[in-house]
Amino acid sequence: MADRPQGSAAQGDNRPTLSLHVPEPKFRPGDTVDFSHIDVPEAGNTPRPDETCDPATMRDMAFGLVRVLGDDNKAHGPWDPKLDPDTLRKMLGHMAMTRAFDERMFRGQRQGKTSFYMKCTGEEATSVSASMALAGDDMVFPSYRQQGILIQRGYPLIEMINQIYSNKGDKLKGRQLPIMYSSREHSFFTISGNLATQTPQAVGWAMASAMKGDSRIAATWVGEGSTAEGDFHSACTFATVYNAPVILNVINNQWAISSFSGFAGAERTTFAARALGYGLAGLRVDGNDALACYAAEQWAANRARANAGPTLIEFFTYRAEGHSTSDDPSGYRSAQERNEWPLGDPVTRLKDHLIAIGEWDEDRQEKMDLEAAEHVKKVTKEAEANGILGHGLHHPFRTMFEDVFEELPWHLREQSRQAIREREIKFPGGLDQ
Ligand SMILES: Cc1ncc(C[n+]2csc(CCOP(=O)(O)OP(=O)(O)O)c2C)c(N)n1
Ligand SMILES: [Mg+2]
Repeated sequence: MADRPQGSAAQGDNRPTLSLHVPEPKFRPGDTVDFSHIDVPEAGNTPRPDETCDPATMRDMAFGLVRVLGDDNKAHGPWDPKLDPDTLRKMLGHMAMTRAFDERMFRGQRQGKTSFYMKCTGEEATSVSASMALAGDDMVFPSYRQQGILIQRGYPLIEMINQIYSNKGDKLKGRQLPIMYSSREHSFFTISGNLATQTPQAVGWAMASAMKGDSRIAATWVGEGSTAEGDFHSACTFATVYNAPVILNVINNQWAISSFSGFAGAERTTFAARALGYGLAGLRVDGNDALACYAAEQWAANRARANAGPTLIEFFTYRAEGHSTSDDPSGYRSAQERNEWPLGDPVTRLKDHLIAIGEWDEDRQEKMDLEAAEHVKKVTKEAEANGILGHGLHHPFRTMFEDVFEELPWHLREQSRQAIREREIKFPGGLDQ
């Protein structure tokens, strides 16, 4: 090797040549999928440690899988949150609404009404159920796939659609990529496209809450691929050092666009096991089991509220659809994966549970799905009156220079004048300036 120090060749002659391991997903397009290597423990078999316990005593939790809903569709074991049927129906309703919303917005993108959308199909429980286990004023720092939180918190759908269409009703004035919402009133931190930045922010917010003597905790959601970012590890360090009242939710949906979870370390250990190196409490949870998701988030919230420390939760799930409307997963993964996924579908499993306990039926489900679809359709029409992509009904062009600096610096004032002049020449007396 050219960069080898002189004189070292003789010494190294008998040593074996080194090589690297480059991860490769098990299945590619056209392959027959067999997920039998995934260990799925029986529901109800995992113990529920005390919420204030020493993380060292719950090491095994990072390698197991908390599951409540069994093959018989009944709830089992110590993690059963024992929610009443009304609450379960509400949970199902939020998940059904999230799915209906995703369907409509995906179609809207295909119809050219927006430039971009991201579905969370198959992952609804990880946001809806987890969010239900928090208080409405706990601060959440989500990634771009937790629209279920806003729906659960009652954020108006029209505000979401206005943002997706970047129209004149968009409270963020078209300054964010579609789906990167923000709502102070709903304690929902502005979504950032820069992966994992929300994790140290959540920890910092939680530390500030404790420093101020407040009682609100913080929770963040981050994709498994994004845990490879340095920010995530800084977040874990600060969280453990200062015992911050925070929950770090890692959504392991197996894929990071076209990179499989192996590139973030999944071949070596679990994502929940990241907790161990930091001395954090770590839980690994069936992310398609809405009751397990609720129970785990509630456990971590109680722990944080009791000042007993932060928790890292891995939600083991599957991204059933493409990464975004800009993605075509048929180019890199087997189409069979979705149907072969051993943990099923979260909406179907919760529905089947409600039916199994005599609190629901297929007709009511059909009605719920239909009503959700109709409601989203109606609100979409209302939002469309505020404008869609390319119809010019966006915030005035000149406003893009506003709101960043209290007083616009001279160079931006100059740029703004020039840009507005160019626009007047291009569209004389035309588009809103
Ligand atoms: C710092 C940074 N690096 C790369 C990207 C490009 N990017 C956007 S989404 C994504 C995949 C993230 O995957 P994961 O964290 O698993 O979340 P998921 O999309 O599966 O929910 C990548 C690489 C980015 N937005 N920011
Ligand atoms: Mg992912």
